[in-house]
Amino acid sequence: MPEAVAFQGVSDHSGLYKFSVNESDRFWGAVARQRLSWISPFHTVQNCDFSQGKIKWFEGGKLNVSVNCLDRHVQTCPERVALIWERDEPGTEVKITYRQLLELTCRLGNLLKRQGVRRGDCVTIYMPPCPLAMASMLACARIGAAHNVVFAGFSSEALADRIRDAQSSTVITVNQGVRGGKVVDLKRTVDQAVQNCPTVQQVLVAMRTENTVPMTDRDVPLEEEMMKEDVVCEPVAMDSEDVLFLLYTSGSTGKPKGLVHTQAGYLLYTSLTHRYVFNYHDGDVFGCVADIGWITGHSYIVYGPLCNGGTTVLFESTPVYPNPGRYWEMVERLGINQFYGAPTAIRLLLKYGDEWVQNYNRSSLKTLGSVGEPINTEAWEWYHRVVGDGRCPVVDTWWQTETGGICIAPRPADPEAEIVPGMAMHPFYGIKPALLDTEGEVLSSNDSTGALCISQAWPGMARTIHNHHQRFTETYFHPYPGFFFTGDGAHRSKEGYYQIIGRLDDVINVSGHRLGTAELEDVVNQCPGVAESAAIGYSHDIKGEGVYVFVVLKKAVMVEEDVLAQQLREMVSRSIAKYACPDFIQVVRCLPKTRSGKIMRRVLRKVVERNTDELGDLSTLDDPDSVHEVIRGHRRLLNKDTSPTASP
Ligand code: 6R9
Repeated sequence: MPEAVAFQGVSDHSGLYKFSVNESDRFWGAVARQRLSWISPFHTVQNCDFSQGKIKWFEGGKLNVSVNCLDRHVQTCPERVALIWERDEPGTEVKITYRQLLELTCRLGNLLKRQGVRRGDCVTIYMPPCPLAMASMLACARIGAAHNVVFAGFSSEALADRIRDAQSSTVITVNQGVRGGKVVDLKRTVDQAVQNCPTVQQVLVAMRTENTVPMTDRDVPLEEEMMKEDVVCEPVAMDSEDVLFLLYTSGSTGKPKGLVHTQAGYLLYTSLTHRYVFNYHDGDVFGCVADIGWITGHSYIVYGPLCNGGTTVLFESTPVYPNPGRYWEMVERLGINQFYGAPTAIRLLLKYGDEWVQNYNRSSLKTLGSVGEPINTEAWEWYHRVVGDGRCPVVDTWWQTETGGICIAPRPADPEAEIVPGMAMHPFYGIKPALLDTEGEVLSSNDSTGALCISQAWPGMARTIHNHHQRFTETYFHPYPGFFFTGDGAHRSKEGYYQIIGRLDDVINVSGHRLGTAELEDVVNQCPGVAESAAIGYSHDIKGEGVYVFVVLKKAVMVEEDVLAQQLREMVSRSIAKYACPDFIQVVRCLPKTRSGKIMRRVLRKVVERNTDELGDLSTLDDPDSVHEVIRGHRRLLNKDTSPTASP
């Protein structure tokens, strides 16, 4: 890192890491001055107080994120490819240069302004991965509006919830999406959603397919209108702490929360991690196959790579379309140097065998990355040995929507440092992890396991939950005063390496997608006939975790289990998304509860994990019979196993 020459006494990686946490102001101040283009310089590096959930970085500074991601690269290399859009149909990729992406962004920025979008407004984007989705994000940044990207797999109700919470007056979508050869009517989903969103005044509709869709007075044909706009759009000078975007994610209770990220700190942190975790160099082609609707897409398709002047791939398809060689055929065709994907896809592809990988030339690959959930050793080894031919470092990157960017990863590290399969390993610059026990004591020795916390602020962290600052402080700063609590558990090995164990709260991780048990139970409980329910995550060999729901029916309700299952799945798809659908639904007479009425999820979890010998302390259990019934019912369900999405 070039800045390091000015850091006294720093001569190697460990020295630089120590400096970054001990001299946080000097480290981040130097990096921010060096790597971002400022309209006016900041006067204070950080102003943070975990006890109030106050996080402020680079106060006094003004900048524009889209200028950092586009204009400055247009000045030095206008014809460099910024973006390769890997469309669903293999071999039809579209390359877009920095000059072209800036033009798209400016036209869109001007259109948004013409349509009345102002600085501080929030625009909801419900689009599949496509250049106009990226340009929409950047256009918001250019004119000072916040964006709220909603994953295009979410249902109309989930979309409506997020539009309402974000108070958006403008939605941007496409007529239809195309994924895995199938056409998805996204505009129709938006139409349904906005019926219940009084704030929405207009819907901008881009054309991904040639099929026309019904348009109303509210709808604006995006391409047609943006072509009328100028290719120059004056960037707004934003304060470092103005909102860049909201992104909704599931927590352990209630509705999904709109985490807020701001301008300078987020951009700096994503670009720095992109550069050093993946060892990205000028001229490399960076292939992150996440969807832009998740934080991984925001940070490592859009903001990190573009801030670094990189060439980034935007993947529209699936790992198995048209066949399980899709990723590696793409790697060969596009010459991808860094490939960043999810364990669930790796586990799926592993089952199809090595040939699908070996059919293609992967010599361009230099680094392989993994994100979203723990990667099991078998999948890690296969990724390393087969995909990477044993020559590419595999970086298992741990982070969250809340952290903005990668916090724990095997790289950067000392040259030749070992990488242990399935371990996230080392904290990034400026990240100081801590493990705490149930009493709230810091576990200072190695070879210990506890709640994963971070003990000082870093520029990429979320600033608040939109409209719910109290929920923000209660969720992240109250459980362990003085620390940011991640919600995950972790182990620190004898060598001091971090290994993530998984969530400690009621969040299920289905194929890397977060799902709150309370959120799911809310939907299940609305199903006719359902009195009460409990949702549990169980380990699934491809999805990581699957969903198992226990249901208590209202008195005198009689319904065939298959019919109930069908109804429940429909409701969950309609209210949340397909991925949230339960794999197993078990009807029980009553749920095991404590005498104070709390559902004993621990017991239910043991039952579905087939661990009934270790049910633990049952002394607080109100009705011991309920447990026996649950165990018997579970056996019956597994023997029957009519579930369409059950483990293969
Ligand atoms: C980036 C992203 C965050 C949760 C996180 C943890 C799990 C993410 C992981 C991992 C083990 C990894 N998680 N990366 N667990 N190893 N390398 O996924 O953000 O959607 O907010 O999910 O995902 O449980 O707390 P997000």
